[in-house]
Amino acid sequence: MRDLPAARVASALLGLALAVVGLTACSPAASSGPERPERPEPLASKDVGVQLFQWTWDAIAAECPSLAETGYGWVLTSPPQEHILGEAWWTAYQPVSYRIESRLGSREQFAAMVSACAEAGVGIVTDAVLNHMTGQDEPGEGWAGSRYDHYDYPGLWSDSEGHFHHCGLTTNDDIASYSSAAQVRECELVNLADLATETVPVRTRLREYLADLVSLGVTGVRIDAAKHMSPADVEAITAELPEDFLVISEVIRGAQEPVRPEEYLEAGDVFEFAWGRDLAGIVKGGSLRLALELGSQEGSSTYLPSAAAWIFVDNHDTERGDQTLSYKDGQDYALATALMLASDYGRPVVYSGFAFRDREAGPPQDAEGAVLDAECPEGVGPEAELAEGDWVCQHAWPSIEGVVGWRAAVGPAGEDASTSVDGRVVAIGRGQRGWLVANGNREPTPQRLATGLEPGAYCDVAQGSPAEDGACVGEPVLVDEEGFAELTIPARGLVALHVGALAQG
Ligand code: ARE
Ligand code: CA
Repeated sequence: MRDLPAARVASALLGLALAVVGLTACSPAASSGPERPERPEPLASKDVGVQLFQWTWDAIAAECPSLAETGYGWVLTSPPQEHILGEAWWTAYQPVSYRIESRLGSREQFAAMVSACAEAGVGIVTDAVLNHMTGQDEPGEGWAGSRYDHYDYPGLWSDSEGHFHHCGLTTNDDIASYSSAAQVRECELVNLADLATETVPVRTRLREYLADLVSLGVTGVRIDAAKHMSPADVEAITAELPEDFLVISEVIRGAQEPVRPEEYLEAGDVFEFAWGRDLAGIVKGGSLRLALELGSQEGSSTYLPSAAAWIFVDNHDTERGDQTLSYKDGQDYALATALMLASDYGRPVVYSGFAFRDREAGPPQDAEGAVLDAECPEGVGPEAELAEGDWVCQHAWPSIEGVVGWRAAVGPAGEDASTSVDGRVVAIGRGQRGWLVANGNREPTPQRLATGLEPGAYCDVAQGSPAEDGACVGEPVLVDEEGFAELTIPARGLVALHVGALAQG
């Protein structure tokens, strides 16, 4: 299982998980006496991704072993192709060529990252910018030295060969209204030269770029700005990818917009932006039970079908806006991420970026503009003091790491899944494999609660994953003979127990 790409692992695990769930469900009937059924094994299910925004290839390679140990299955990287020069975070979204040569590292470093991560059992999903090239009105030179002009990329694209759209629908050819599907797809997104993705030469070259990424061992792509290409274009460009390759389209759900995320399901999976936006309001309000209903039939919003939806608390765009939570929300953000990881709607992507005040600010760079390798300092977490440009390392916050481990150990919700609600306290059970309780109150809440777990002492992984020798972080939680635990759930916090983290001794 370890050497499989993450995408395949995720789907294979679903089958395995169901088998295990079936097994536990059957075992009480099989043992007819008063004896207890065996405590189930943790599953080692790894569908959780982590977006390491603006992390260099070397830094990701170095992080992969610990990501694997925590329970992450794959990493989403920033776009790897040659891009315009400049310090802002968004230069990677203006491609100059498809050479894998960027301020995040060289082709060799990219390839080394992919194999180091594969060896650790972590897949690499990379961001692919296919809809457009640069938005620069003046000619320039890219990171790897390629010359370019707004509509002329020597040896690649040129206006004279009809490689670009000039939509003629708005005064400057920029998208002016998202109510027009034609504008969204054929006009320019913030002045970015829009490729004629319906034409054979453009599709062919973009397919070659994706094939190159496959040859480097990547296990999936995020299709940047998929909304700005027709579903037929996205399908055609991704059609020849390996069957188990993960394709996740970025199609931001917009109320009243004619372009719908659902249209892109033929090409693969899609990010469900509404989930994180709705979650933000729920967590701020404290009625956490609503978070468990998101995406279910009781939930009010219409979302993508669960199996094709990737959800997130925030991403690199939304953390710079006001529609979702971000690391700046501290404990609420940690709580939201835990709820996402415990959700049985969609599959989660944890976000990890750098601290910023200025929304344009790029990550820490050297004098030439190469991004410095990220490192997570000691003591990361919701209370950490952060200076501009510090790596926030949300993926390594103790409670987030712990709940990633929880999700990996309990696997997808099966027939033995349960939820219970008491005011602003909600508990999520996964049969005998795990249990998690979250507190929407602004003060610590003492409770005696049924866990569904076998009696014993469990580590509270919301305080952090157990140490390498298995020692709990913080006090273990005792589950009594009746399966109850007596605990005080921290304000806007949680307690999480699972069979993969039993207290020693
Ligand atoms: C930068 C400057 C611009 C300048 C341009 C060209 O900010 O002023 O005109 O360069 O020189 C990122 C940054 C942009 C940046 C761009 C290129 O966010 O600021 O422009 O890189 O460097 C829409 C799209 C969605 C897109 C968001 C941002 O539908 O696809 O806008 N998201 C992706 C990435 C971004 C990236 C791009 C696409 C471009 O995640 O990081 O841009 O590659 C409603 C609609 C949404 C719409 C949203 C915002 O919610 O429903 O569809 O999202 O409004 O307009
Ligand atoms: Ca387009």
